[in-house]
Amino acid sequence: MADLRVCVIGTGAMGTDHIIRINSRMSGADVTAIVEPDSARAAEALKHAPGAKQFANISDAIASGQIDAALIATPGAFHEEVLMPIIAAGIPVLCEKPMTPDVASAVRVVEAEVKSGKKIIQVGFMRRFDEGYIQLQSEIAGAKLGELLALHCAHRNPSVPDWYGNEMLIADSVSHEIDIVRFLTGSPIISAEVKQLKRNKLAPERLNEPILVLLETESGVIATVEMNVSVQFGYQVITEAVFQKGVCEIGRSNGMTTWEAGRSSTAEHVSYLTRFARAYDDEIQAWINAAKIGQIGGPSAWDGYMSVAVVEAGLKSLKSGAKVSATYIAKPAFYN
Ligand code: ISE
Repeated sequence: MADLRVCVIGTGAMGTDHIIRINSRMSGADVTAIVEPDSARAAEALKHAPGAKQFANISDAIASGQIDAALIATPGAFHEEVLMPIIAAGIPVLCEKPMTPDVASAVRVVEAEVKSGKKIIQVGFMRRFDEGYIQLQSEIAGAKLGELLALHCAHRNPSVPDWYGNEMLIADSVSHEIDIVRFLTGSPIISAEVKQLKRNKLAPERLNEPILVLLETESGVIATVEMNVSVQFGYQVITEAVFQKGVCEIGRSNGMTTWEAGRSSTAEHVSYLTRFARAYDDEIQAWINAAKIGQIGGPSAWDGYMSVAVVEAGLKSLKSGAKVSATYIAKPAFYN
């Protein structure tokens, strides 16, 4: 089968990383088009996709007949307007998380996909492809250590870019835990509660963090999430699972350990792009393989919606400090 001709929409750090990934490490696909309004960014991205055509918008790219699939890596606020023409055209799409910024738009996307009759949206929750999370999920499902009682998640970024605002703590960052907690426990999240931890004075003025988020599942598990985006030292995502008869932990650095001058040190990641490099590769390869046979190879638009619903509860709690329930529309049979 011919290689999938992929159009990447949004060529910031994530979009460019995906372009490099698809053109250098993935099989069965090529980036043949980009949509990027910023000409400097577009020029930079095109260096990694020589010969790719630049389009003004996704509709023009679709109308050209020169693309088979799309990968959306713009900020979440622009996803719906890009997704709608893609759904109408029925081409497979990998949409980075969050699927959309709020519940109303997430419902519109889900309804449009259901109406189209074809499951084409895969949402970019790459942690589901991380070896550690996959192992932990099977440990929980297998119940060798008994029932899962609690999860402790630490999500630490060294720093964040200028455009990262306070609400992004939940919408952009904790959204990963929101999805992965449901993936690990197999149970929907019923409430979110945000506590302010002692503020890190090294955090940019506009951010009030670190925060502690409590996510409660229908099955009765509480996941604590320390969300911290000014830790300075590196990038760390660690998850500890507490069972009746034991504890499992994933995500500690497996970088090189050096013994020198009376001390030992282990290299830590400094970015999610390296911490989850393998997960991104596996995610995108699974998407390509599935797209070629008209399927999705990972989390669906329904998973995207389920996470947006909890993000919305989390954002309310970020403002009020109160525990906020997450509620959901009925699951369309289409997603069963
Ligand atoms: C970013 O968008 C990501 O997806 C990273 O995985 C996360 O660690 C970071 O906080 C987000 O801003």
